[in-house]
Amino acid sequence: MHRLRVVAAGIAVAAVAVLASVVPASAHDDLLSSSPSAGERLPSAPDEISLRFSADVMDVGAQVIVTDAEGADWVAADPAVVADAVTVPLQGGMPVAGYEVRWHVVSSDGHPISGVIPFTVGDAAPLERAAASTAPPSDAAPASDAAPGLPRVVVIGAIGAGIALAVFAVVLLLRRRAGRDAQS
Ligand SMILES: [Cu+2]
Repeated sequence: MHRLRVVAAGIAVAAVAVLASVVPASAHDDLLSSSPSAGERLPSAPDEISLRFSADVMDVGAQVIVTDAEGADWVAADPAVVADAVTVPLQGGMPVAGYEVRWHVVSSDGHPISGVIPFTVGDAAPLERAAASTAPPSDAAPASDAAPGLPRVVVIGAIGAGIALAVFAVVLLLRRRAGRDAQS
């Protein structure tokens, strides 16, 4: 009876450890809204792109590019991160065409998150996703922004695995001791 309870407690602790290592992965910030919004058709070229997230994203590693069908980037400067908002100014003279905002920011929990927001200026066809999505936005900047998030993810996973392993070892030890006590 006692042994069973020890094993049950061990399993419970292990389950909590596993949960603790999984929960942060689903708690990263979401894009709540954007201007322009996904699929929006603007009468004229926008001056800037703004993104609003569910929490304050990190002030490092934010990347936003605005591409046309030729792959040109219309962003005029580095993105500005203020609390939960990320904005980038755009170059003037964007012609009537389909565009794509490709954003990549580091969530407040350290995880990199990204997305694509298609929009059109004037009476143009939306940008073809198939052709554009095969090429990662590597021409904008190196993927160095993934670095701040990665070690934390690894550390959190390692801690979870470590706790689970320690609990397993303790349970094994207790079971072996209980077995020895029963024999003597
Ligand atoms: Cu996350």
